[in-house]
Amino acid sequence: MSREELEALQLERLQWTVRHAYENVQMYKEKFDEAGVTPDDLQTLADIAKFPFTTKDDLRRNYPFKTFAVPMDQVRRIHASSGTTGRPTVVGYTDHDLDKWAQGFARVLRLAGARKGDLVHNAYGYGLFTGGIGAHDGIERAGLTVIPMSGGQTDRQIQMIHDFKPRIITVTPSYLLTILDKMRQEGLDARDTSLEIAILGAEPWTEEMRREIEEGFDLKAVDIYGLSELMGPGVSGESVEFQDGSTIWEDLFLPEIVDKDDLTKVLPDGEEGELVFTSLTKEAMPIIRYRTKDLSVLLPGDARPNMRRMRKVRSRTDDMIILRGVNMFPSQIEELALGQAALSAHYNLELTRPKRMDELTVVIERRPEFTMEEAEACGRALQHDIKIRIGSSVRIHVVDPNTLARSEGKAKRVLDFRDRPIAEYPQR
Ligand code: DLL
Repeated sequence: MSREELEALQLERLQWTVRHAYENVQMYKEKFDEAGVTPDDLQTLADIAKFPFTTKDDLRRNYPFKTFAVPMDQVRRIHASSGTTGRPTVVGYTDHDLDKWAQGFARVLRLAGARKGDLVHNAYGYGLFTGGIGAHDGIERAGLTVIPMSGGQTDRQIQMIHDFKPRIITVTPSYLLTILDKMRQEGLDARDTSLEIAILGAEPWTEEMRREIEEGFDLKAVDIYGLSELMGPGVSGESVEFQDGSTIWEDLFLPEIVDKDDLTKVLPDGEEGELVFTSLTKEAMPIIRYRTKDLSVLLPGDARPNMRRMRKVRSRTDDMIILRGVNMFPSQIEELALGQAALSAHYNLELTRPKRMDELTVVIERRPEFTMEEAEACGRALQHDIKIRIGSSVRIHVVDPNTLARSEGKAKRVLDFRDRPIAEYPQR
């Protein structure tokens, strides 16, 4: 499909979506009325900017099913986001939605280099989280063989990788690192496994982490992006040949980048801002201008020239740590830490407020092949780098291998103790 044909299809689907949302979901009717827009105001793709945003709070306020646009007997499945703060957000799918989702994930596999006869070890968590079952359906749709492992039971994961010899693994980057570590502890060489491709997502990960994983397993690692509110994994995926940002399935989703400080400004391709998506085919739960809070940039297509890519998401607007006035993201610290030979990719960022000022301590494991003395020297170099490159004074606390909690899904990097009594602070 040429770009012109694609845009014509997008417009047709967008007009349908906006009307479907307005006529069948009270929340959208109220939001559009308040903003003074109607579905008739959508004549071109750019007209989407006239419509109001949708946020996670909007979805929470309509918990659990008030955002659904079809009768319940047409909703075939429900998923929900983890909801670490407050109520989870709920999503529903019709048969047609599930079909499109499986297609989206199957295309991700294709771009990642999957081929006929491949076995795919799926270690995304099964259940309400969209990762496991979403990937599962896509793997089957692509005509490949799925090994439905889910997350956790690391010993068993290692055994199955050894015995079943999958060529592809789908998993979060932090959990793959946990698996790598465990293999090393058991004296296994991860470079000897059958794995050739890892499809990693559900959390931010840096290029340094990509190198660590690729070298550790001797494979190619590609990014996959998605979120429950849109459907789950498979909104976009990276090509194994280019490894340079994920192709967005623009026939299913309309992306926009807006200025993170002035949401009324839609930014041109190439400029960084908050990713906003509108669904184009979703029946059960159409979503209009959903604010992802993920920071990215829209780029021209590569492996699929007619579809734009998004730069790898390094951070979310709400991940930002403001330390005594200096803004920083966990991924910036990860990037600098992995530049130090004796420091590992296992780290936490602890925020405390011992007196009146906030303090940040980077708690990081040394690599087992280095001594504590060597690792502490790297810790001092890291402290210096953070001061020079980010502009903040932080403390570094190097710990022995295997002392920090391991991720079995999405890693939790920032531990915020600032509102807790000092007695509850970690003893460092
Ligand atoms: O994490 C869906 C998913 C599952 C994507 C498996 C990829 C693989 P949620 O739990 O709703 O859905 O979380 C969505 O996770 O807004 C991003 O902040 C973050 N995220 C997802 N993929 C990536 C990625 C799934 N590749 C939220 N890079 C999103 C960075 C990502 N962040």
